[in-house]
Amino acid sequence: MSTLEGFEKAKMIAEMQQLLGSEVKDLEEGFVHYLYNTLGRNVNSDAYYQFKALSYTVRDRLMHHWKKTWHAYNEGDIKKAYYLSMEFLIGRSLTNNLLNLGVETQTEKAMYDLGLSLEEIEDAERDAGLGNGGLGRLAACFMDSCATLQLPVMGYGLRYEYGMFKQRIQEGFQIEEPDHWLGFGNYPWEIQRSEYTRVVRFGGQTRMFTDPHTSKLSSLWENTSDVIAVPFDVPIPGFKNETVNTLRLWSAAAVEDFDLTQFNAGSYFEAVSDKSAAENITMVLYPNDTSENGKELRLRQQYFLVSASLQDVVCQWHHKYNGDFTNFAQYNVFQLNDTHPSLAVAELMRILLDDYFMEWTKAWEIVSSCMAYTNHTLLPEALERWSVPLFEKLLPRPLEIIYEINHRFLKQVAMKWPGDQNKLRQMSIIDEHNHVCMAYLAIVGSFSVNGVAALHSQLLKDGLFNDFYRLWPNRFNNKTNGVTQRRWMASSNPGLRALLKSKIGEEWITDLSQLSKIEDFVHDKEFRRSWMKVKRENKKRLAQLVKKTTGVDFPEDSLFDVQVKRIHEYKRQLLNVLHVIHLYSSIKRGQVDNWTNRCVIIGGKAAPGYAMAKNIIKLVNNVADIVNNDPDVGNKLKVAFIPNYRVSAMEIICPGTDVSEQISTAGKEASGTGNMKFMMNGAVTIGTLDGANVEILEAVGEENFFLFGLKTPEVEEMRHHYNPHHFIDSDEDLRAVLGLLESGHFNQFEPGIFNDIISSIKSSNDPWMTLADFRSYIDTQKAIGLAFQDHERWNTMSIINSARSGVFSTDRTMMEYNRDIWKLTPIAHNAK
Ligand code: 26V
Repeated sequence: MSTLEGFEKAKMIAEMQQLLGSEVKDLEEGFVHYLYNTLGRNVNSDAYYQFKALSYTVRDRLMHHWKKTWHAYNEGDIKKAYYLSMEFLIGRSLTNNLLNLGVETQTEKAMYDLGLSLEEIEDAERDAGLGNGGLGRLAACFMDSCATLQLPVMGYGLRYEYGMFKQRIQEGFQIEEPDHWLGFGNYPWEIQRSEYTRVVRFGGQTRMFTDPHTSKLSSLWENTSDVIAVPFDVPIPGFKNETVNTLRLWSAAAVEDFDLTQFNAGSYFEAVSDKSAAENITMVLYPNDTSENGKELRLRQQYFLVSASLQDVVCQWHHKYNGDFTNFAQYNVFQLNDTHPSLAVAELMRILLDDYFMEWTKAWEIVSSCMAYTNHTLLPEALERWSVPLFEKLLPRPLEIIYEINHRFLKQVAMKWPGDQNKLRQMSIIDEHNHVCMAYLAIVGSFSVNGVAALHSQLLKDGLFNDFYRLWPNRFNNKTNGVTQRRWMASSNPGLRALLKSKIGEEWITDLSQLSKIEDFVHDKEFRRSWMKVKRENKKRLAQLVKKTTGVDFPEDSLFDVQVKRIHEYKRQLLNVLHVIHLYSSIKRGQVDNWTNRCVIIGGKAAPGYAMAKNIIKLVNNVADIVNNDPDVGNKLKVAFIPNYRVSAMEIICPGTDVSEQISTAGKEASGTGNMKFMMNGAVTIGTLDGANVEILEAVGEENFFLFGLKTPEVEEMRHHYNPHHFIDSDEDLRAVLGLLESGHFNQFEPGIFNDIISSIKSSNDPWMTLADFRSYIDTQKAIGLAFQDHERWNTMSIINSARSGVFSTDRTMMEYNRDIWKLTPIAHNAK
């Protein structure tokens, strides 16, 4: 380096330090300012107020860019996409926003200078638990990727007062407690925009009348009970790119605080209860992610979301283009996150027909070319159907429109399959039990229908939606899910981030395919050692979480075997428990040759009304209790049920995991996304050929994946003659496991409590066919144990899993949605 170059470099570093220094000072000042002046607290106040003050300080750095982004999207003719979702499982925001703003180091320093720990402050933030699981978290990852890709996408959702319930474990049972997360306010991560308030109508009747403008017969929806929708905007910053997108969450309020006529007439109670009926709409997230359809309040929630959001978009359009809707579909696209917002099809028709007096065919042309539907499940019990009488009572006008959509659609069916009455019956949006089938409404009204992993999309075409596929083959496509590496690697795994930085730089943060470069170091001794060390540190962190939440000690050199997800029979936590019991019984019988010490974590919430799932939690806890307290077992096996599994827990769990359990019955898990988080962080998967596991296996190769179990066609074939006793009779280990379970060994003072579980897996009607996969699962787990003993081999598998996870970034997923469905132009605005 020449003297001049050296001088230039030194100058640059000095300038940089100064810049950093001034940012540190600004952050400190901002923090102290908000703490004193806005929150009225001292620097030494509770970490919660420190978190609020720091968040205000951070938000200041977003506001200007947020405004600029908003204007860039609304000036000129720019196509926009709207992601309509009943769930956005955001988790915490502070850490993420610091990362995307690129000020983590400065903030850490600023807090350090004030004698505070950034980590403790970050830990004081409550999760925004506005979702159940996969579908809700996916929406949040999508928002992050769209902002990073500078795509003009806006999220629309509901601002639930109570998020996903908190799970406590008492004597092994799940206890649900309300999560009143808004009790402390979501400021400063939301801004109320009362100026964009909308009115949503419910109930009443429709009446035919002759429209004086057009002399045509039209329908009037009258005597409705109205509810106000108040929007709260949440900033979604892209990664270091000055884009800040918007997530708009609606909150329900009464039209007037009291109905004064009722109040004056002395009906105080009725007046106030009307108000609370209105506000009830956004009071609580429905916590069951598969069943319990048909609840009136849920239908109200769905219509409330859809109507407020569509009015929002259409009113802005109307205003900007003086009521000319010619190009509406060219500039607006709505992505429906499952069928939950599929009323959008009927509601956009209603707005165009009734509010803007458009002709049916013209309106239908617009609607059916700007709606796109994503399916997230094949389970029949999760497919939404609403009873017509309920629909009629709550939404008489949208129902009329659905009848007309169906009438015209069935004419098309009759043209395609002349004289085929069965087809008409099978495909009708109104089914034979007088229910509105929301999936069919969504398909009929959309130009795109996609599944969320290759296998899942194929199964939709072959099975569930086969008739529709034959009618409109071009509508169907696949968009394999992903996760955002910014939250799930860069911010939750700082050790890994530092190691990657030293080897391949930081481009992977916005281009995950770059991760493949670490394969160049797979034989590099020093790199391999560092990789192991990072995993070891992360396991330490996870062991601390386990200790803190369950009291169980996890030795860090054991194999950390993890299954965290919603508790559901199809996900087969039971198969995992059977394996644990098998290990325990092997230890008790002294069969411990070549033993690998193992720590098993299971975590997840059961829907409050799902008795079997709750019982599975109880079983895990009882087994854990026996295993952990048996002196014969010692460190050979530890079992912990992590309570209250949520986004912020997963941020600690996935970096510390060795084995990722993805063991659903083949053909049942649409995609899975936890599988991707684990893989990125260097865990090895034990999995069935289901959902996105198929693509994970394809990426890493069979030598880096532990595949087991029946394939989808084998499951379907065996279903006809499934006989669990055949497996029990021919498998000594299985008999030992069931023998222990049936003997009451795990429920000595609670007789009979696991009878339902036992009879379900022994039934020839077990839809999940758990016992059919027992042998294959046990053998594969054995192979895992042996592989783990070979530290070098395991390390290689770990590195390769992470190196080949590039395709599972939601950046890739969003690029595909954009390329095939949305066709938006990225907008890089000049924030100056
Ligand atoms: C259904 C219902 C029905 C009744 C009330 C509340 C409620 C809430 C959610 C749902 C649908 C759940 C579907 C779902 O979460 N699917 C998951 O989607 C993930 C993202 O695509 C995917 O990775 C998982 O495999 C899939 O199970």
